[in-house]
Amino acid sequence: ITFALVNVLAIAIGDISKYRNANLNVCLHFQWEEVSIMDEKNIPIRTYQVCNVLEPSQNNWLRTDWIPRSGAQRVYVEVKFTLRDCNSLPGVTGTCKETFNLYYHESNDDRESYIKESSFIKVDTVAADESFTQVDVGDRIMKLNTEVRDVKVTTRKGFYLAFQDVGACIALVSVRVFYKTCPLTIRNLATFPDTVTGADTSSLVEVRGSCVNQSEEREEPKMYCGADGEWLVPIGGCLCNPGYEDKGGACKACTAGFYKAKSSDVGCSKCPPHSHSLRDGATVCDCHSGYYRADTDPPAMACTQPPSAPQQLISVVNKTSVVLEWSPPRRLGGRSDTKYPRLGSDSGSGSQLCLPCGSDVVFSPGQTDLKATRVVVSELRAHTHYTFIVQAGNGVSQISGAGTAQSVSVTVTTNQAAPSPVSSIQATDVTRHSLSLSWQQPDRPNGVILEYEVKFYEKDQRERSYRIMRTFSRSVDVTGLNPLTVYVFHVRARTAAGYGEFSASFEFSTNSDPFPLIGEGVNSAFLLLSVSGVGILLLISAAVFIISRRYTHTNMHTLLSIEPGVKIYVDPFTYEDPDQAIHEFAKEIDVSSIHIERVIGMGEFGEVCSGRLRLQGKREIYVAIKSLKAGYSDKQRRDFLSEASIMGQFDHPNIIRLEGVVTRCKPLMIITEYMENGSLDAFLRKHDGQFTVIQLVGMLRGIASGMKYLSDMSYVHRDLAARNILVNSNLVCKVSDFGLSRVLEDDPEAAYTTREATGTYLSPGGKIPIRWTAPEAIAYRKFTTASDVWSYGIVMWEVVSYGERPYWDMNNQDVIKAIEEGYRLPAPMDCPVVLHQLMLDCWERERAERPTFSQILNMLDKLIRNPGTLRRTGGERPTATMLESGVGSEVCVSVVPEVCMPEWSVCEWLQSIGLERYRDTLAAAGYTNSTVFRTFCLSPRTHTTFLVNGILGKDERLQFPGVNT
Ligand code: ACK
Repeated sequence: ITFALVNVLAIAIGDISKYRNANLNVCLHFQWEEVSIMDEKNIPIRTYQVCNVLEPSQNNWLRTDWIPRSGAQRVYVEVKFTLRDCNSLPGVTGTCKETFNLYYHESNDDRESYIKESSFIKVDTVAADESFTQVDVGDRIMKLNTEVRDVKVTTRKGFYLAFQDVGACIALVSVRVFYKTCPLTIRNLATFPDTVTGADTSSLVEVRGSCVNQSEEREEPKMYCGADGEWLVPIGGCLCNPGYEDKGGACKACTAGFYKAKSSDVGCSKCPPHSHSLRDGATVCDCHSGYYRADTDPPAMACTQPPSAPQQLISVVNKTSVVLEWSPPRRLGGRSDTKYPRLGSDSGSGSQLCLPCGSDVVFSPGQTDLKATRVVVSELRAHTHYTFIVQAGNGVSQISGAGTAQSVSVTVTTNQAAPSPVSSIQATDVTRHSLSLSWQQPDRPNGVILEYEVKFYEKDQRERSYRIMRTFSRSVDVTGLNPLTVYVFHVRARTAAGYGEFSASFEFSTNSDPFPLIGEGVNSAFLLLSVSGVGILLLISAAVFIISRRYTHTNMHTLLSIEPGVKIYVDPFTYEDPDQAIHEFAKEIDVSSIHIERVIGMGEFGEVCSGRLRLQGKREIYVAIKSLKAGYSDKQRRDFLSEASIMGQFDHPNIIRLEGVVTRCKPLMIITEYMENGSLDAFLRKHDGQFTVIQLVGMLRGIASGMKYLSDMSYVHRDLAARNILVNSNLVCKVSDFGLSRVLEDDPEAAYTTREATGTYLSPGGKIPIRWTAPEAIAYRKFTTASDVWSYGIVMWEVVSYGERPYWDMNNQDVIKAIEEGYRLPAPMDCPVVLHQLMLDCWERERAERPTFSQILNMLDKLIRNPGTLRRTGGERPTATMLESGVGSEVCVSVVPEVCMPEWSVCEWLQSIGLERYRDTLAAAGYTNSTVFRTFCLSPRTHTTFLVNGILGKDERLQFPGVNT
């Protein structure tokens, strides 16, 4: 054996930062010898050696002392040794080995003296990387091997290691036993302690970190310690507290002049403008004096100031509303959240204090916290002084304690206003045909109440047909009702400023009792007397009304409550002030919204022009504009405007619609819808013979419908003639030319009637359109709806004869005479018999014998539904029964919507609306001549569902989706 043998097993000390040291003592060895040798630096070292290579079956053990585990789970054993190459040993025959075995045995006992061989568990067979063949002792050539093995030791407090030699020539130079830890570290501001690695080579130990001083957890800090003693990627971490920032893994306080508000902020920031921090560790900077920070302001925002007052407050008063507009304050204080936190009003008192506004005053869009610089204040009291105060404010106004310094005020006086609605209606004395209503004055009358208007209708009928009554008092007796029927009532009040809004609807039902229950002990005779007394009173009142209506024009309409059950119009001449009437019934139009295009004719008072009207928020429409020529007298002005006051009360598809009036500048104008085809008489003359009978009847039906509406309103036209009917582009005919006194004066057809000329007619003055006027109206000015029916018969004749002049060139006196003698206009050419018969009915001498407009309308509807009846022209006269059923008994089923045009083929229909050029397009789309087209006149803003019944073998009913006008 050529190398030195040493006796001592060295224990090496490894890398302090990574490894735990352990003592390794030899306590068991057979054949192993402890030998001292010199290492390469000539320092003596101790080794354990064995070299029984010549003898077979070697089993030499060398064991360490007990090694405490100290919490380690996997220990590493680093063995340094030299090994002799068997081939280099002379005379060695097969018994020589070049490996040794490493064993371990876990134990709680630190002084086991004898451990059985079988108690040891083998770690590995260790071979040398380097073996040597010879050793030149002088040259000290020695090949040192270092081998590391690891083993899991988890079951006992410690363990023993053992080296088994099975016949090698080996020298153990050192054995170092260690375990690994992941060293203490700080990551993401969390401290992770020195951590022993796991038991397996692949195991990770999860370690929770703890936040460093002056920091708080952002997300649980965690890291895994790998088996090799390396930390893996950190998860989560901590953030420095407000006022502190991360300086190299530690949290350091912000210095003066800096702050950090939130732990999540990156670092300390310089104080924002108008603020400062005096001490270290500031979380917020304090505002300089005179500057403020709102609660919601972020700490990074500069300190700010309240705004100055709003500027240029202007007010526009409209009746009881005021529009307030202002400009933003000159100084906004460095903020962009200027609002107008409060608008106040101070009514009447004149004091400088802002009193709370009444709860009924409405501020739109609101009274506080406005961003807009405009507010509409409505529901104010009429004729009242108000001071409006507009305050500006921003986010720091409250904190700064700034008050009215930022406000601006304006004082206005409201104008007159219509009364507020009546809030409730009570019904008493209910009978089968009547009930008594009473109500309270509106909450805000806004002036002296001149009268109340009661509107009512059968609930089932909705507002299709309603009745109106007027009264001075706060009660009214409504009579003429149907028994056991629910009626809907609305009441509105009128002051000098006009009508207020109608109240909400109140429903009352009539009952089946003939008399009201007045109280116990009232006998029926007394009731009868009372009722007849009331009746007599009513009769007297009616007489007074009729007489006074004839001789005076002062406030007569207030008595109209004695004529219940009739929708009536209000005679504008009953107003002392004609301007009041015009403003009650007609809308004043700003002349700037009218665009006059051309003159279309001459009226009695001046030119008639066509043009366009664009009202705010509405689409532009074509209009006719009648103007009052310069140099008019008061009477002319009044007469001119009376037409608008009348027209403005009507709302019907066959009555010319008033758009409004211009009275505030000259010339005065009346604006109506534009009727493209002008007057009916001229239009028919222009299109002589071009219409089918059914089209002509359609036009007549429209006129009858308009006249029925007027008669329902108790309006007598007095000048119904084709020249006073206007036709639009859809061939819809509308009644026009309204006026009262002027009727008899203006019409070029009107003539004076004289006693001399007629011998029998009275002549109280004024002109009458003789050819169109009923005999009783010519004779003694008995103008009634029945005399309008006479005129309607003449219009029928004009229409069917395409604008022929009634009685041709006979003079007026001859006409009067002929009529007196029973002569009537003959049927025009091709006139259906039924139509001529209807004309003759209208020309009954006894006015009570003439049909009503309602009957005429029914008759025409029936003819339209059965066009066959129109085929018979001339020749035989129709039978009486046929006419009776036509005029009187049948109820038209399609009252609403009203059929204002007859059925048409596709060609006729397109023609009627001036779109013939689309004939081919419609034909291509499958609309053939067998398609029935029908035009309906609907009320505005209504929803209508159409049902079509057809009889084709079985009764079919088509329902079309509803439409909204
Ligand atoms: O027959 P016209 O063309 O129709 O001539 C007269 C003229 O003005 C004098 O009254 C025409 N006219 C009147 N009102 C209207 C209107 N609303 N739309 C179209 N033309 C109108 C009338």
